[in-house]
Amino acid sequence: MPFTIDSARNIFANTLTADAVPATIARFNQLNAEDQLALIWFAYLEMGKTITVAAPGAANMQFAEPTLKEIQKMSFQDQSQVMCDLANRADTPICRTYAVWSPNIKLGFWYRLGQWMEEGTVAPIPDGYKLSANAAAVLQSIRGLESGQQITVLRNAVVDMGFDKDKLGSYKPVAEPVVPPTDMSKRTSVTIEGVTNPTVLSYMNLLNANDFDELIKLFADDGALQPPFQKPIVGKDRVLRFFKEECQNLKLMPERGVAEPAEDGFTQIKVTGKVQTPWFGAGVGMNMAWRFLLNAENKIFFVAIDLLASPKELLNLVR
Ligand code: 45D
Repeated sequence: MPFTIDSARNIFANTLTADAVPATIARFNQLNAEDQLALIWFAYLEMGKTITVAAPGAANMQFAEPTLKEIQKMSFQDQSQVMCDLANRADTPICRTYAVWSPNIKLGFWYRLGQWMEEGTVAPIPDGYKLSANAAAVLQSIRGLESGQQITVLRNAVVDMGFDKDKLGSYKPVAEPVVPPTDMSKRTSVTIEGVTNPTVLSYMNLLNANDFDELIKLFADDGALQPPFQKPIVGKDRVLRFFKEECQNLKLMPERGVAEPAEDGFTQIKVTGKVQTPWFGAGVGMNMAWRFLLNAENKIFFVAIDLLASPKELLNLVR
């Protein structure tokens, strides 16, 4: 039977992903808005003691600026209301604006609000705010996660806020401008123990160089990419849009892998290694796997990117 996107999702099915992340998010989503905001505040403060988040660039902030200015002018009470509305995914003008922002713009928005809350110029979490027992338990589980999982929980919490995009009808997504690809003379190339497949090596090198127009040529027309904890993004045009909107300045550091033939002349290749996000740079190395399914023309029919359950999973290359 030929592969479908659905069956492709099951290659290397014994890959252990960081289930703690969606589990924690599900518990987080059960909390009321005040508890959610206070919990993120406490988690963010604690993480800040060991890892440093990079300030978002100006190109990134320009889109959030008008909304931030609007919030800055409000009373503390109205500011708290805006933050609760975002957590509650309410239908308000600000929640609608927020909904169409790319993840990086959302993160930059909260980064700036967090600075203002710390300074005391935007409504802070009240001194001595006491988390509910459930919220305290969620915070305690976050403390127990490795840093790559902690930042993923925070990112997902931020991405989920605001009005539901699917209820907006048609809309224009707002993302930071696409940076030019890295100059040829400055590009690096990866080596992967056990993998010499040129498509896989080019995938890593082109993504590291922000060369999305070349990168997309590695995909089959009906190819798909499945980001961590998401459904597959299907079709070259959508995958390309995703790369340009959400994948700039990542650093992929694959370490090892295995390649084996699959049905119909396809090849399945699993690679494990580390990924750094521009937000935390070398401070956080996320333990990741790439599960590629290449067609007979060596084009990417499917690739899943997984956040791994533990560093031990970096060595799990069996089928
Ligand atoms: O609510 O091969 C306050 C793909 C309190 C592409 C706050 C990839 C109130 C293909 C503190 C103010 C992309 C899939 C909030 C590879 C409140 C591919 C603020 C993988 C919210 C490898 C909180 C890429 C703040 C990966 C400011 C895995 C929180 C990328 C900030 C992963 C949190 C990137 C930040 C991750 C989190 C980035 C900045 C996990 C950033 C996380």
